[in-house]
Amino acid sequence: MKNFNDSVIYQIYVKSFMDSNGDGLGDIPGITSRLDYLEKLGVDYLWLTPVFVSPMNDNGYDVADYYKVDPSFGTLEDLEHLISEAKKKGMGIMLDMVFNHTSTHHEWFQKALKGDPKYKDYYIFRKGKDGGPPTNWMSKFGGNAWAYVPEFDEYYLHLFDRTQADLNWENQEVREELYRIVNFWLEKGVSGFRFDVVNLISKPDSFMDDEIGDGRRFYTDGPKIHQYLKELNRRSFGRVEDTITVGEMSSTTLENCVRYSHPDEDELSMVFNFHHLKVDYDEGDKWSLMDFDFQELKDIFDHWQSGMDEHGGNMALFLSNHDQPRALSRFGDDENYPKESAKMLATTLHMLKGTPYIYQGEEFGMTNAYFTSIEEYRDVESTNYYNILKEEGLAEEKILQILQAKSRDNGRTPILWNDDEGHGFTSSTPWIPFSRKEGVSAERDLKDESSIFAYYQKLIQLRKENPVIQKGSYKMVDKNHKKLFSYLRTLDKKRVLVISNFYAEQVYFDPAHHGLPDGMPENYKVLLGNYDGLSWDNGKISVRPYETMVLSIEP
Ligand code: TEU
Repeated sequence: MKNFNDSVIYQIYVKSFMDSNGDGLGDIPGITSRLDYLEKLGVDYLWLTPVFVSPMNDNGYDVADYYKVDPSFGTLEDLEHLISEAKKKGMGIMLDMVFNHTSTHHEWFQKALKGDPKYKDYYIFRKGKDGGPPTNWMSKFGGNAWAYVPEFDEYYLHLFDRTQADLNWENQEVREELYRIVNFWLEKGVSGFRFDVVNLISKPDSFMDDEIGDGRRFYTDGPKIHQYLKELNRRSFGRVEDTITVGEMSSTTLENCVRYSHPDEDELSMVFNFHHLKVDYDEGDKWSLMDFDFQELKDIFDHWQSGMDEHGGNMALFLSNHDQPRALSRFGDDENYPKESAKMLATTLHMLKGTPYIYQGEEFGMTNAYFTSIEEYRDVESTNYYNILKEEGLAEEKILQILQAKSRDNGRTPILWNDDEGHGFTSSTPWIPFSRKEGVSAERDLKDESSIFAYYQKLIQLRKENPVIQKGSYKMVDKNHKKLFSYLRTLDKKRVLVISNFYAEQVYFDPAHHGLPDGMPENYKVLLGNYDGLSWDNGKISVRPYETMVLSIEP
């Protein structure tokens, strides 16, 4: 299996990318109309969030028909056209497969509800206990994870919204259905897939209360997970050489991720994990306000980079996606150093070992939404938690502050293509308001040689031109530095040193003390940076606010 470490992937949240028909919703022809832009950026694959028929309670992560494109996004022909136009420009399309659950609107679930035993066994129905649900497991979107069906006096499991019923992967027929779906899309010419929360598909044999948690320890990286992934690979995408796959792994472990993504295991090409995106959760609570813990962020990256490097796993590198606040607002300074910190974050990520993902809009500095009223939010998780926090007695103002920092809608505002009224995204009213941050647009960046966009182009080029960035080993330098995140990548005699300042204060990098015992060799070369040249001070590098640099060190 190929490792795709020479590729860069661009994530498109379809609903917010580009509206071609003036209904306020992004769509597939909209994506096709922006392929020149994506080609210019230089990315290799476009991952589209789900475009299948859906009631859209979770914006398409609740699929009602895996074989059909949702009319709000376009038609099958539109998708086929996108696939072939992208291919002409050297880009492959990746589809998002939501196989842990289906929408309750799916025909299978509807038949199950009518009592058809065949389809009831496609899902996980259980009797309740002591007048309540079968277990105390919690849904990821709040509340108990079981929904009651009075006709059967039974409950079905939903790890997410109650309209997202978990599939029973124990049932061979279910698995066959899913292979058919993947094969159908492979035949349409897609290049790969992202598999949504795929490490949650294997549930335990018996269901019991979780005395110490929300139930996740029973089904995360569950008992048959590796068996299921191997079978999925063998029966579907593994049959087409060089199909790229990425699994979204919720609360996973390094050990499991090595297996999921090791080329010899024949499971997936690479994995997302989220440990580094919980460093601003107060004692594990997402719905709290806390500055991110920089040391923890470094430690987590170090743990995963070294571990995956050592054991041959493959990491999907990312700092944001459609479920996360914008990285620039979260880990950078979108007010005082937007350009510097956006470039710094991108450099830190893109020079690591793995396959980098760019989340739409980050390549020209899109920020959080900065919504000020609950009416502006659309996300089911955000609105659920708004109500939960209200019930807990939190003040409105406080809740809105938390949502401003944490809501998934922060990453879901429409792309700001230009400064016009509809921002080049739509000719009508967008389904969700635009981010309130002024002065950011793709058009501005395209005109400016020193823009964030231009910098991303260079980062992508650097990866393509330098085997050391693709394959080199990884080693963190000066793990305990309070402000700098620095590491070395090494391949044979080639070395690349990356130094990033995560703060607005100027600090020093002392080569002799920070991993280069012989000091900085004379023939180092600056491959890329967000300031002009380096600033030396008595044999040390003076690292300016949010400065980042990629140095090539020859032997
Ligand atoms: O997300 C999985 C998931 O558990 C989280 O990213 C979750 O949204 C977050 O932790 C909430 O705080 C995937 C999709 O990316 C997401 O959009 C879907 O809502 C979810 O699965 C269900 O399909």
